[in-house]
Amino acid sequence: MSGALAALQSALPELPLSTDPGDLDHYGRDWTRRWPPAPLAVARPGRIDEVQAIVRWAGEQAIAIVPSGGRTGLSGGAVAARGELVLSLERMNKVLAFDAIDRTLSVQAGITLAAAQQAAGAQDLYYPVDFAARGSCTIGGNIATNAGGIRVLRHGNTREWVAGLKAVAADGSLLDLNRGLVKNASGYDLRHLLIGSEGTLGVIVEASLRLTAPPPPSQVMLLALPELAALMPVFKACRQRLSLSAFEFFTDRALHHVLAAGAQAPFADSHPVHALVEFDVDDDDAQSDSDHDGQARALALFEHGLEQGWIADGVISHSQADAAALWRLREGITEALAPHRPYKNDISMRISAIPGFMTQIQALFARDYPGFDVIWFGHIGDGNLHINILPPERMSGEDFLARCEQVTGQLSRALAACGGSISAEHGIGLVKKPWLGDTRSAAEIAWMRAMRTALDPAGLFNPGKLFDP
Ligand code: 2HG
Ligand code: ZN
Repeated sequence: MSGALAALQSALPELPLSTDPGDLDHYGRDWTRRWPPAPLAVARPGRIDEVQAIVRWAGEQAIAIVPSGGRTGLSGGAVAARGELVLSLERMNKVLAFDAIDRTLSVQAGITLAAAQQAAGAQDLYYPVDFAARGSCTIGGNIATNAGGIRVLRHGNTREWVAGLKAVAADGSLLDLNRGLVKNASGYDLRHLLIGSEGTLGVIVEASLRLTAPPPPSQVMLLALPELAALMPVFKACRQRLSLSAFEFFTDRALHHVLAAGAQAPFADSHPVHALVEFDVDDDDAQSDSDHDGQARALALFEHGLEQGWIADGVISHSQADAAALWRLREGITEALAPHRPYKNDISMRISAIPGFMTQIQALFARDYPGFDVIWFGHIGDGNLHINILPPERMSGEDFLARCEQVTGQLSRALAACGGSISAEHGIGLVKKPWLGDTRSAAEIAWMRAMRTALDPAGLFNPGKLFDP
């Protein structure tokens, strides 16, 4: 162990501090698998005062810190490839308090999303942020990327659910931001500055999460559509006629990979596009009694879609097991694709811009990248498309990456033209850094840079991520 690490260990004798090659490999990477992990060491503090001591030590030693949650990220935000200290919050994973009047749950940052959801459920309440990585991603990581997921359509992003947070600043001081207040008109809301900051401004150590009433019973309908262009009319009809809690889509190529990974085929025939629609069974806001029956309205919508030619086939869940099997077709995509080492795009635009954008980009792929397996899926109701690209056979990894980055440049310019964003919910990290300037103006980037320099003058926190100094 180097002198610097030995000094840290003797200042904090109880701190698990590892330079074991297996640990460096495990804690130095996220789901991007692109940068070979090369951290200096991995520290796994158990208390806030230990985090503060580590940050002060890092400042004295000029050693960079990569704050680390569940490392399920897809943009390289938690990669440690340049001799940084990985500061893993995984041992700080407890529920600290619940307040029934405030309806808040205080948790340590290293708790998994699933454990926070369960703790909310144990109080007959609900934490609505949700997505497939729930079992391993952590609340701290969710906050650092302002995670979205499958219920944004109804409940918004993580940002809406953070009532307060504690973070360790670059000088080792502890910030206690917003303290669970609903109203707080006392200047800049620094809580929101930290949400989505990708570990560049401070180490998030605790959060107070807002909870809500559990959702009403729901049903899931999977619709097979004849073409991508049918998505918008189907979405519009679903939003008009149903009380939606999710509206997701995926193409036949996505389904192909999920089925190859062991899922059950939903239809006898193959269809180009699928929409997964989750809606309330009883709608309390309905105008008349007959309108209360969500299933009846879903079936009427289905008939209407068939007549219009927007819908080719459909299945509806009759039990929780049915619903889970349908969700698996959508939620299993990332894991099913992972062995093929996809290149990922996670883009955002106004929902109304989607049809034109899709037509333009589909034509681009057909014309310039004919051998690519392009897999479209995502959260249509949020204007968020995940475009995964799999390498054609016999193309080298380097060539593939260069071609995909060329695509990203084209996507990024098309997004700039329609006011979209190069990252909807995965973050910029290392992966999308070269294109930040298409999504944010020079003036915005100058503000971000000035804030980062003011708050972390020595560049301790996650250097090289998001943008360079
Ligand atoms: C999802 O919506 C996740 O399933 C992952 O955001 C998307 O793998 C992806 O590109
Ligand atoms: Zn997503």
